[in-house]
Amino acid sequence: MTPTITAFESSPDRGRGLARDMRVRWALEEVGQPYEVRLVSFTDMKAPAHLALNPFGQIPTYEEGDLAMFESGAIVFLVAERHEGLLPGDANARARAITWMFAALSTVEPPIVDLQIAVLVERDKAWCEERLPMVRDRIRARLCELSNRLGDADWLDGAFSAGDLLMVTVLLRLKASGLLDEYPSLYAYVARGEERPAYKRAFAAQLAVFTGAPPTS
Ligand code: GTB
Repeated sequence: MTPTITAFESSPDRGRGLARDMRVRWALEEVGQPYEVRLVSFTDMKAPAHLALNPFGQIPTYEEGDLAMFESGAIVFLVAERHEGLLPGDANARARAITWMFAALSTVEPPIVDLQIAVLVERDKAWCEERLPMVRDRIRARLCELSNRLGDADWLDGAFSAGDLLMVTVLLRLKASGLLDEYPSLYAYVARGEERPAYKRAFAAQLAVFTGAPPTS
């Protein structure tokens, strides 16, 4: 059965890969699972039909037969569990890849979201300028630790996994801030993710919503 995901009808980044449906699209592309997309407006997201799928009124959601889910990380995990290619077969390696999925979402992403809130929402507050350097330094601390662990490896733990997929999408949110440029190995890591054919197909499909260009797959 072909799953259906939801995505922004109108995204602030005009479909340039930052909204969280990108992770789900990328995972589905990596495993070769076709999918459909239902575009939702900001009004749709807060209406009862969408709230039944996601109580927080957000995208992405995932529907497949009787199953309805939300949370991009949980959806990527489901895709990775059901298909070959995103989680290793060896039990310990699989557990480590899942650890990286959680690390991306619960250790690395929060300070990055904090910066985006500071820049986009808190800009006009008197205390914002004073707070921003601390927010940036908290991100630097995480990037330094992550960069130390990655070393000169291509991926976080052996072959590319759902852990890398989520980590790359999280780090991509930093591109505009310039912070990623301070960590060349992480910059190259993100670029490796962006070079994957599945990433490119997912990116093109998200962008096509806004440009009207036909998707490449
Ligand atoms: N934890 C949830 C998950 O991972 O699925 C978070 C989902 C979430 O934050 N969804 C956002 C949303 O629906 C879209 S991705 N927001 C509407 C609302 O809360 O009312 C966040 C996002 C949106 C747009 C950009 N952008 O354009 O740059 C980047 C990130």
